[in-house]
Amino acid sequence: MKDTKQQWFKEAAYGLFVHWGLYALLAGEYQGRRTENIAEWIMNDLDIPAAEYEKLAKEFDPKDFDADELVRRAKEDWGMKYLVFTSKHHEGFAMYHSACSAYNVQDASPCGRDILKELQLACEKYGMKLGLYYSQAQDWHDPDGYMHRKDNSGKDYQAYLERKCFPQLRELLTGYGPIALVWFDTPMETTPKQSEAMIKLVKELQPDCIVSGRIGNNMGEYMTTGDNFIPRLPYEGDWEVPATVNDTWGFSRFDTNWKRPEDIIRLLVKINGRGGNYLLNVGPDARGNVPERCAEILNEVGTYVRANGEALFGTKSAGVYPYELDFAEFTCKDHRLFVHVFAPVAHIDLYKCANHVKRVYLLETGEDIPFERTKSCEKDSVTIIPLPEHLRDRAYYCLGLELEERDLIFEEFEQ
Ligand code: JFZ
Repeated sequence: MKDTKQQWFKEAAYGLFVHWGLYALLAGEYQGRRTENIAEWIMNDLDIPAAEYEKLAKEFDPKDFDADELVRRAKEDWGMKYLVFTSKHHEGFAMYHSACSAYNVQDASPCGRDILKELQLACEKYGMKLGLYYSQAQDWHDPDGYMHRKDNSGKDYQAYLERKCFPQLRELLTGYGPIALVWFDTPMETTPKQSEAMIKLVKELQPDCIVSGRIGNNMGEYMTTGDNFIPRLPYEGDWEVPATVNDTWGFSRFDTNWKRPEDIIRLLVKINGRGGNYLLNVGPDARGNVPERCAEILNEVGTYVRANGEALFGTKSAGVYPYELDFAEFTCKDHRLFVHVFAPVAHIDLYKCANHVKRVYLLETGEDIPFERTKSCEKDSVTIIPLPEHLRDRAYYCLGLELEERDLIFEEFEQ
């Protein structure tokens, strides 16, 4: 079972992933050709030679990027507790001032700023945990870094690790304050020994820094699922779902397949209700702006998160409720069960919950809601909550149930 031993991670529930690099300039299209895959993969997928791709650096000048404003929104408007930034993605371009590779945002582009430093300062100001995405194995710029579905034979991966990966990790973990986690990714042919060396380096420099699931060789400190994949049963260890609001991580001007705010809220609750964290992505454009629709969606989700944080942060899995309810998800905390409702309904009937309910209330206002505890014809316990008129056509809201008992008690099925 995976255990980060970091309380902040166990309670974080919701974080912001930021995918940003030179791919934002292409926005899904190169020389009239569109990529069908996620936008940050365009160099690999459209076979853009490194010597061509690296010219993009000379165009990177994100005049609108405001680290302070991004972190403020993430913290105050969107209700997130940690931020993970792509310090170097597969393209190989460092989004910070790297001394061991000139291919970085401060030295190679007119931008001339250390983007990571700006984010670090903003995170410190707003009390936001800062994590770093670092593509350890794929590096499409270094001749010895791995590519995907390309010929990697003849590459000296170990030489690349020593020349670029290890020195950059050292820079990142010594120059930017406390780093909450390193989000390694796509280990490919990394050997257990090599993964171990990376972990050792991280822990030597920052013992409390967590290593993500994708370090490879099953050596991560928490489980990282695939994009939007949610374990069906409560998974006891620490885990995280990285996810997109549309269908790409890096900015694409063609992808407008935005999820609805209520879908995101439901995913968040589902993940939290099973004990995981939701790491939700934004891909700023080349000027440094978060796409407008994406920000609106996060604002709406944030309104729910801020009003119902008690039912999200630091909650426990409610276990498996005996009946699947199409319209609700559950979270719980000592002596309280939270019912997150996602459809207009007239009443909620909770069967097989044997707890003694003391009070039912609307979480966002504290308003008491009358209820009745009784037995069904089958002798199941049932708590019936007729909903007040003003809730009946609401798309989503959260109810709190105060329980006599500390934990949930469900009745078994019997004949
Ligand atoms: C990886 C990256 O290749 C991608 O560009 C992005 O950074 C994403 C967060 O991570 O993509 C993956 C890697 C693994 C899975 C899914 C997407 N997976 O295991 O399902």
